[in-house]
Amino acid sequence: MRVLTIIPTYNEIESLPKTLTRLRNAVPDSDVLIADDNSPDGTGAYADEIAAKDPQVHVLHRRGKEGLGAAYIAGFRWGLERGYDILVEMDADGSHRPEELPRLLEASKAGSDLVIGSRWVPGGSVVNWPLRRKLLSRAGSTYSRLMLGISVRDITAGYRAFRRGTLEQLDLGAVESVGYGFQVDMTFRVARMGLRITEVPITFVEREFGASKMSGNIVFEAIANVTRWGLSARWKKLTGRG
Ligand SMILES: Nc1nc2c(ncn2[C@@H]2O[C@H](COP(=O)(O)OP(=O)(O)OP(=O)(O)O)[C@@H](O)[C@H]2O)c(=O)[nH]1
Ligand SMILES: [Mg+2]
Repeated sequence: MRVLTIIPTYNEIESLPKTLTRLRNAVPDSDVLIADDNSPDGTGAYADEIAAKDPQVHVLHRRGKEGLGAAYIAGFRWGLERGYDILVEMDADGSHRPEELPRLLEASKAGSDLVIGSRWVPGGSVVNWPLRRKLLSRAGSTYSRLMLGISVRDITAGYRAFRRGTLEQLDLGAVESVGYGFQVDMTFRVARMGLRITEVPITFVEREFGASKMSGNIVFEAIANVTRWGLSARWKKLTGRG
């Protein structure tokens, strides 16, 4: 099975070198696609340097900052066109430990349509997060789970492995592409199609370098979307439409 690990980047010059080295060591078989949104700090140029030396590393240069979801969707399309069987999502900032990828891939190869590296299943954890952020993440997942009626514990998680068939069945163009809304929307779509989702416990490590791109806006948008999707699904059920 051919594996492509997609790493979206925006100003990750301090983190990307380490993440890339660790990934190439931990899973030498996986090709890598760096989807860079024209980072002002030169991340894209760095990625080009590596790609020139390593035939398994590729770079997708995008015009400007359009959000992580848009970068992933472009990355999925790139990988599907080139025949990859498993497409992995991984952050550049070290939060998603490359050493844990083999466990995600195992579950994917065993037939899971979507594998989620989960912080909130037994065995999963978060290192270096203040209590406030842990509570926010758990509360967000719980609210989404109840609202959307699906059983995933870590619905906003960004460490994932999709089988190509899963992505082919999704209408990628229709996916909400901003912030956490992207991960929630992808999960909800996969669940509604009745596909198999497996959560594998991971240890999530807060970024060491660089700045977070998370904002109050992104959180608010995700909550608003979940509420809208949940209510709309209930309404359709009630009225027998859709
Ligand atoms: N291409 C692209 N990548 C992005 C964009 N926003 C974030 N990313 C990348 O997506 C990954 C996750 O973003 P983070 O800023 O770490 O978001 P987070 O994990 O919610 O926040 P912290 O880890 O707390 O900083 C990182 O590799 C970022 O560089 C974007 O607009 N475009
Ligand atoms: Mg991060």
